[in-house]
Amino acid sequence: MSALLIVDVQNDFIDGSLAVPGAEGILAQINELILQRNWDLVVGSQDWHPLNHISFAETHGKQPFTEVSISGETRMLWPVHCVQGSKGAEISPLLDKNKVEGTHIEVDAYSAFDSTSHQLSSLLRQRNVSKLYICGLATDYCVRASALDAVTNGFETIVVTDCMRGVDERTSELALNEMSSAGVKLVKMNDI
Ligand code: VGL
Ligand code: ZN
Repeated sequence: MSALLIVDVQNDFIDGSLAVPGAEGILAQINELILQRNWDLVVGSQDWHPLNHISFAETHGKQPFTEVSISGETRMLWPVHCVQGSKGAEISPLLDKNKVEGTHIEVDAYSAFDSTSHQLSSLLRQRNVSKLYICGLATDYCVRASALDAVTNGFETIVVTDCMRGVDERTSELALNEMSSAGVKLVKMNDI
C-alpha cells in the first residue's frame, strides 16, 4: 500500500510569520498530487508549538534566524510560529482536505514521526503501508526530518521534489543530498 504524507501546509509557513519562499505556489500542485493517484491513505502533519517554545527566538531574547547551542546541538531560532490554536497554525484553506484523513502533530520536533505515541508509524503499519510519499514544508526541516525517520522506520520513502519548498536554498540542497544518501528516493510529481 502507498500513502501520501503532506507536511505542515500551515498558514504561518505560507503567508505568515515563517513564510517559506514559494510555498503558496505549490498548493495547487499538492492538490493535484492528492488526486493524481488512488492513494491508500493521505495524511497531514502540523507543527504545533506552545507559546514559549524553545525554538522561538523570543524565548531566548534573540533575533529570529540566529542559532543557539541547546544541549550541545546547534539549533536555529525561529520567529514565533504555529502556536497551538492560532490562525497561523491552521492548515491552509487552499489545501484540498477532502481526502486527507487527519493530521499528526509535532509539538517539539521537526519530524512527523517524532510524537511521543508514535501515532504516525502505527497508523501506517495498521494500513499496511510500505511506500510513503512525502511533500510539503519545509524541505530543509520537517520534510527532511520526516523522510529520514520514515527510512529509519523501515518505509520505502519517496519525496516529491516539485511539491515541496525550503526555508533556505543552501540548506535545502544539503537536505536533498542527505535524504538521498539515506536511501530516500527523489522524484517529480509527473514521474510517479
Ligand atoms: C518547520 C521550521 C520550524 C517545518 C517547523 O515545518 O519545516 N520549520 N518549525
Ligand atoms: Zn516549528
